[in-house]
Amino acid sequence: MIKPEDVFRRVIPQALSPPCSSQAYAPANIALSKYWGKRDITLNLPLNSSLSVSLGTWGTTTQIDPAEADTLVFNGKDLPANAPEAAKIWRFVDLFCGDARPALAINTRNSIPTAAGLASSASGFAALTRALAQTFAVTQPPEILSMLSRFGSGSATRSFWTGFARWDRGQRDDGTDSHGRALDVHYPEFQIAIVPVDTAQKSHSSRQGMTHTVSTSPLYAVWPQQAETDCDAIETALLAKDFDTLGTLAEANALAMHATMMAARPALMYLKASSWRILETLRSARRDGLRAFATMDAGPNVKLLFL
Ligand code: 2P0
Repeated sequence: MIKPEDVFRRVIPQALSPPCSSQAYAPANIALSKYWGKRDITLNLPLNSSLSVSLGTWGTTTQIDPAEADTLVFNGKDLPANAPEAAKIWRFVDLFCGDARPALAINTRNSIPTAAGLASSASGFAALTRALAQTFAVTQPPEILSMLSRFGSGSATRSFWTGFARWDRGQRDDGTDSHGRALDVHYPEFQIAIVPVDTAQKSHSSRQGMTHTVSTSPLYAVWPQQAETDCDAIETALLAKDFDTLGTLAEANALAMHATMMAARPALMYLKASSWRILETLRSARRDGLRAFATMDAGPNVKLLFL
């Protein structure tokens, strides 16, 4: 069985350079074709490919400095090593550095307004991966860094570029072909707006939610194939800048993901009454000629897509 350590040691030298100070930024992203479900939990490999648009200047900046002892500051607050978010971050740092890891001071800050209701592990792990690469003079291309960031969070694979990116599910057992890549399209007319519904911490993590959906939802039998088909069709519509097809498919893909989640036993319901009211208003405005579509992730907030 392949372990995460094995994958890291294949692409990062065993003997790292001494650490130097570094700072890196990565944007958050919103999936237009969703990732929901893993084919391998240990290597964090997805069952289907996904495609996203970046949120530009909304993202994470991470500073790393050599230190006497490990410290982690998250949005201005010291996080003890045993806090759940901190444990995930240090586990990733340990994977990256291997056995002889020097002590590090990590300071990470999100520029995403709290009121947007987006906690972004995607931009967080992408920025951390980039900052670690700079700190230890690891000069791998973004696709390889994206592949490594997957061990922190799957959606991080899509946060290495501005604009549009696709995370290919990959075929290999070791997951080295499961990483993000930039899509060659310049589409500044494409806009995304976030309608905050509830900005409190969500009750189920995506990771638990995915596992629960895969193991209990009878609709999961159709999701991976449909999601792969949607991802290809959304990419085609995007490259052709066919906004109506792109928006129609992105909304259908998000609703299919939520239907699959809602069919889990017990049901996983991320959307709230006000999310549904926004969707109802949008559908009615569309009947009156508005060209806008919606997408929703593992939370109640609605994101609007328009030109
Ligand atoms: C996505 N989501 O494609 C989907 C849509 C949420 C709903 O990727 O377990 O935090 O760390 O790989 O990346 C959220 O999942 O999950 C997510 P892990 P992650 O954006």
